[in-house]
Amino acid sequence: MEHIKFLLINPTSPVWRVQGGERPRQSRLFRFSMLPSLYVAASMPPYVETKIIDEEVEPIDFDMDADLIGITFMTYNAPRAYEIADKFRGEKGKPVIFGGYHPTFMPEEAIQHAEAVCIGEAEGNVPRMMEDFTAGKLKQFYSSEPVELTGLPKPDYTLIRKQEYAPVDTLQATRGCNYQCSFCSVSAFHHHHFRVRPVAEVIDELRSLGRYVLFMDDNIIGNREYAKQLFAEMIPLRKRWFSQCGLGIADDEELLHLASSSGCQGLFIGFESLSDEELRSWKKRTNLGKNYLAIIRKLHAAGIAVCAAFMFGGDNDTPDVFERALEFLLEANVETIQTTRLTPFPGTPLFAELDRQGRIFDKNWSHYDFNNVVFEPLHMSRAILDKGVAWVLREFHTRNRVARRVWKSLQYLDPGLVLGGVLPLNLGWRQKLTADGSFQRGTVEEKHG
Ligand code: B12
Ligand code: SF4
Repeated sequence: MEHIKFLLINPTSPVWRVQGGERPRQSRLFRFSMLPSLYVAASMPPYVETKIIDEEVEPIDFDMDADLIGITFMTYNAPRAYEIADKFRGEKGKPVIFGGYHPTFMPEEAIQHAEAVCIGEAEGNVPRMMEDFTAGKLKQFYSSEPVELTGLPKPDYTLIRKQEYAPVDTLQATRGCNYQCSFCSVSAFHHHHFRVRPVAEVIDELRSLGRYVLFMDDNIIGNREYAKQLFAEMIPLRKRWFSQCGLGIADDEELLHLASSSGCQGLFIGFESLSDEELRSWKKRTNLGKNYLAIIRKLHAAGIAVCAAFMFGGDNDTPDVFERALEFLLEANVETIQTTRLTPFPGTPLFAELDRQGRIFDKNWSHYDFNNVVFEPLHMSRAILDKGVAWVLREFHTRNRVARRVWKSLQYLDPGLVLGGVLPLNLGWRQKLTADGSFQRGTVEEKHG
């Protein structure tokens, strides 16, 4: 079999990109995973040599020796992905293949800029794509159902410059989620299926990784019995780990205890809204009727830091939502937040519904980064939504509040985690929000104006 040089590009916007040797002022703590590219590389047949270029870390050399160009992208990066693809195809005469969230949901748009589009996971499509490519018979679309996770190859970390990324090793134990929240790209991508890897394979991979690991799962407790078995078998490995999961972790004492004993130090949790009406409208049923404060206290008592995600701008939100959310976040003393403007990503039921109602006024995909308002909210102006979110971010990250948060967290979290993780992340956010103008946008007068 002939030898194929495959160049796999992770494109990004000018905000995040290395340009002319200049690096954006961004902490490496905000740069993690690369699992999409690493898994694509791992699914390649042995005759393919893959080189990964991450535009956040190094610029693309358009003259690099390559037989095939691959580009991985989410919606936000689609314009840049198309620009790169057009250049490789037009000026350099190189064939291009696409994969990732955006091409999966918008294959007809994507194929205008590529020879082939992978719809869904690389593992289910790449072997056929490469077979056809070598035979000179590449088709336009390759589509597969969610793949079986047994025997998933281990990502090869030597393909990326590890020192440029957050100092945690990443892996997945599970993929997807059974729930069907209307705004969620992840659930739509995985056809609302939750799949697990055999515990023994996850444990084996963990043994080869460092002490700090991040499970890049969508809901690591999606199957509680599986999660309990995994956490129990992780205890002897003495890892320190982070992941993402639903609120259900606090309902189950045994599960929470096992998570904590196996080294769980932080969880990203989608609370999304304080209003049950809003949650219902988004079909986020798992959160209905839950006492968020009590849940966060339980997690803190178990030594687990919380990154709370909230979305603003839903059809039940009025302009007072920002103050109420901030008050809650401060009272709960969550360690970090991800507060976003509701964003209808293509492929989600939310996008279909708002589009049907004619309320999506901006389809410039480079604005789909949670930092812009791209649809018409119902009970507030676009400007109020934009500034309200900036205001929450700004008020949450004032110097005094960061100091108070860190001080309080020291009462229940491991001091190493607070000083080595919570504090740098809060300071990193301050720097990032100052640099991208969010602090300025979030002044109190403007929010009410
Ligand atoms: C880690 C992560 C990040 C990291 C790093 C991303 C990276 N380059 O690795 C950081 C923190 C930088 C990040 C930032 C952002 N992210 Co992000 N991120 C994620 C997260 C949580 C995990 C990604 C991951 O590792 N997945 C695991 C891999 C194995 O799965 P995968 O990506 O689907 O890849 C498979 C297939 O898609 C396919 N495939 C992928 N690429 C290719 C390419 C080819 C050629 C082929 C053949 C196949 C193929 O094969 C892979 C293996 O099966 C996802 C959520 C998720 N569950 O995916 C959000 C997610 C991708 N992010 C999202 C967003 C919106 C953003 C931001 C715009 C938001 C923001 N302001 O923070 C920024 C933009 C950053 C940028 N620089 O461009 C959205 C995208 C929604 C959409 N439909 O576009 C997601 C889905 C989360 C969400 N809220 O819904 N993100
Ligand atoms: S629970 Fe989370 S991952 Fe699952 S569908 Fe809802 S938002 Fe998506």
